[in-house]
Amino acid sequence: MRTAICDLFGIEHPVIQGGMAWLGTAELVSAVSNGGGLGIIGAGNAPSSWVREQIRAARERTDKPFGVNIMLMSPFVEEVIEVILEEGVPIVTTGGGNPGVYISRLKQAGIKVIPVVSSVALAKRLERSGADAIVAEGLESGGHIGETTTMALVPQVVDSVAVPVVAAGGIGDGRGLAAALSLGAQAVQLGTRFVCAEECIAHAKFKERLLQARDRATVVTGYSMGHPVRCLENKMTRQFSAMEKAGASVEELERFGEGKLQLGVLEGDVEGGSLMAGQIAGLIKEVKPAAAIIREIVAEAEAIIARLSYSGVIHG
Ligand code: TUI
Repeated sequence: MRTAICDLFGIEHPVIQGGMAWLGTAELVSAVSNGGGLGIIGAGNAPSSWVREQIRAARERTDKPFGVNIMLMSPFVEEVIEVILEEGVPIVTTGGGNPGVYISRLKQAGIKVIPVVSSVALAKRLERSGADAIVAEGLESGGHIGETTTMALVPQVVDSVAVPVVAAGGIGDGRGLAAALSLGAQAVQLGTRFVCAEECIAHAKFKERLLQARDRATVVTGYSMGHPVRCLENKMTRQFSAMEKAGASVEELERFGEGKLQLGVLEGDVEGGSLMAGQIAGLIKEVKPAAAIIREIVAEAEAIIARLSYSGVIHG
């Protein structure tokens, strides 16, 4: 399946892998890009040396394009940008903040910049700053989230900017891709679905939790600190919520949260760690190769679109 955004990125299918901290590694990124999608290295809070290693390892595994996600709350943003420039990465996505001040430097180097946003206001501002496309991410997503659902946000962003829009949040199969295209998006970004890719280095116990998850498996913590984060509910989220209810300070909550993501998703402490995941977790029933995930999503979306067209639902 091709849309105009495929030419912008140099990819075959309009499927982008979300830039997940710790999990967007060379293994997953190269598997997604080799499968015709766009793999994204998740810089997260990692130092630039780690990002450079992942870029070089991904290059050894694929000659297809891939990108890097810059997490704007990271203390290493400046040095990660230097590495991206030095290594000649062609595509950058950003998350967790406003990338406005960095866009011109990246664009001058010929890099395509695609901010992830959760509001129309920021989408418009970043288009004016030179963004090449916008990822509109709804509150169904895992990790750091905004306040609007994908269903409501995507068409409003589509109507507010001229650049291509990518839909993210709550998308896990071909039905989600077909729906996103109906809302005016040109591609989808998936995080949670790709955690259950064979090539994702997430701990087997985290993948198992995702396979067992049901529709209400996730909760949002961090509202009290103005930093809402969606995770699978477990002992960690219950403790975090209890601390918030008891009036813990932002500093106390930050200290409690430190290192918890790595503990959960890499080390497999599925009760004590943070298992960031989106509401689509309940839809995932199988671990399979990233290329198969992409192939199935695209085939399913194509079949849906053909069926709707044929039955006259769309064309009346
Ligand atoms: O960024 C995400 N999702 C994330 S970031 C993240 S970070 C992390 N946390 C703990 C440990 C390790 C890593 C986890 N999940 N999604 C993209 C996204 N960005 N959604 C919403 C935003 C956003 C939020 C505020 C974009 C801009 C923004 O700007 C505020 C402003 O300054 O206007």
